[in-house]
Amino acid sequence: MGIQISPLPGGIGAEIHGIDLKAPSHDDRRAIYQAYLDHRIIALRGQDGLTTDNVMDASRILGPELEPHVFTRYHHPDTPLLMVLSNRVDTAGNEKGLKDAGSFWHSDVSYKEIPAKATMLYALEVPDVGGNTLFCDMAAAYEGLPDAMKARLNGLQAVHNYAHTPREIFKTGEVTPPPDCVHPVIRTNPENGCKSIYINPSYTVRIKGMPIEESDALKDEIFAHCQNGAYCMSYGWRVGDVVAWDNAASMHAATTDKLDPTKHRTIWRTIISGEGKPA
Ligand SMILES: O=C(O)CCC(=O)C(=O)O
Ligand SMILES: [Fe+2]
Repeated sequence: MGIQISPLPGGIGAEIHGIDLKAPSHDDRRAIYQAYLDHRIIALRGQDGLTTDNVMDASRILGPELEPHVFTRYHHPDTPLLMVLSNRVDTAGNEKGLKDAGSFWHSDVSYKEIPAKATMLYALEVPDVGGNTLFCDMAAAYEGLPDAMKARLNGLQAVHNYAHTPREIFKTGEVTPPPDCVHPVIRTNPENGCKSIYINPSYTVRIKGMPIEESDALKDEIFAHCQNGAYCMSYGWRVGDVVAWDNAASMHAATTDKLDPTKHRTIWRTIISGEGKPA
């Protein structure tokens, strides 16, 4: 049958057909990586019954190193390299996973010196309605900018901090945000030269060296452009879906803050480590 690639909703990202992630061949792995480079957001449906090892192996198609999430209590019991996202609680009332991993627009781990390269999710159970993940293709959003704005943004740097969006975990001291870090506002993928916007509403505190009012206005203008609809899609999950994205060239938002608590959603998640300071 061979490998086929088709667009995801709205023409954002790509679905890859014809690969079984229980035993991907060398060619399958190359095709997945190429689709990831070309489309930034990729999905492989119908991957039922993957083991934790299968999901970690598939994650390593995107980069050699996986890293544990800072929330140690949501690590999978078998390995810290898998995190469990779930709104289930056990009979003793203990959470079985992180209920909401980010119902706000963000790029994973942009608040670290070396941010996550990619993230992969594998759906074990999904609600019949709700629980979608929203994605924005930040390379397409960059391409859609007027030339004058592209010229304005190239060369700018931005300050990122995990605690820019206030959260309970910072109040309780469960997680201490790392110090501010600085990344380029426009990143260039060294593998294909593709440029993308690399600021996000959740973690980008300000544009470096700019008065705060001007920085806020510029961020608002860019985020409004990114979210105008042309570059975004809403991904509806099915059991057995594997979805992965390039954090350098996309943003995403969970919608689990709105999920009906009687509907269950359980997902395994890996983070593929970055390979150096963003450029
Ligand atoms: O649960 C989701 O829909 C996405 C959660 C998220 O932001 C992540 O896994 O990085
Ligand atoms: Fe995320």
